Amino acid sequence: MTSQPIDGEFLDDVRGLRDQLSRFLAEYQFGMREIETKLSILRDDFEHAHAYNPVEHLSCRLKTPDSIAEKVVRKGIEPDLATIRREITDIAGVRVTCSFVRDVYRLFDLLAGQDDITVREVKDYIATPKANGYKSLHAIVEVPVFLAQGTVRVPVEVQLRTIAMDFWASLEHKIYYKYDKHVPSRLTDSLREAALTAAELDARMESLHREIHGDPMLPPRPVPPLRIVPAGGGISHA
Ligand code: 0O2
Repeated sequence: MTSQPIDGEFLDDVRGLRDQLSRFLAEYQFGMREIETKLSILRDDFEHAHAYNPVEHLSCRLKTPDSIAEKVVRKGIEPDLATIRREITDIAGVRVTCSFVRDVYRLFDLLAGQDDITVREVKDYIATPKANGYKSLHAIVEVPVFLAQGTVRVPVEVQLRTIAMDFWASLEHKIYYKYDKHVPSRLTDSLREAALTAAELDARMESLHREIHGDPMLPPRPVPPLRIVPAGGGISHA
């Protein structure tokens, strides 16, 4: 069989599409980095101010083109970038694992309260867990990204949860896919029970922690008054 030479115009079209997609995904990547930086700064600031780190783990993921395509089909939306931009808000995702439930809400409030952040949607699966036992605080936040050609506002899905919730969710996720989404009822029952045990552990650990350390994040450690030193010496604490 002889292969046909590839048409130059067709190749240009394919390259054009590839470039468009990679520019499209880059914006989400930048937005994700902005949110990751904001959360890392909050974590480091807490560490300095309270000698306490409320964040156990911070991770980011960008949806793959395949996963975006799968969601386009599942949602039955038009497969063009403008529609995807409007309808799919979890292309960029940041997951924060906190030590305690209280930290989840405090961290989220601190992020949501920042001047350049707009909260588009909040799903509180901690206050109202899913029927299978899943718990997490989900939010779609919009952050500005300053590009050479102008500013774009990028939606990022932030998922905040405790270590116990994260442990549960990652096991449930594995089971869900192992059984190709048809998990036997003895396992779903067992998972629901495990979710209750995880919640109990969260409450117990938080109460123990408070008993030993008090409330580590409130009130803040007093900051010594600033002393301005002569030019060249910068600012120092008295
Ligand atoms: P990935 O790879 O983690 O991103 P939609 O966003 O339209 O798909 P929904 O249900 O409105 O659907 O979104 P929701 O409730 O905000 O949940 C989206 C994400 O939360 C999922 O992303 C999971 O990461 C997580 N999640 C939600 N429910 C469960 C659950 O029951 N078990 C586990 N382990 N995780 C859950 P994706 O897109 O599924 O995958």
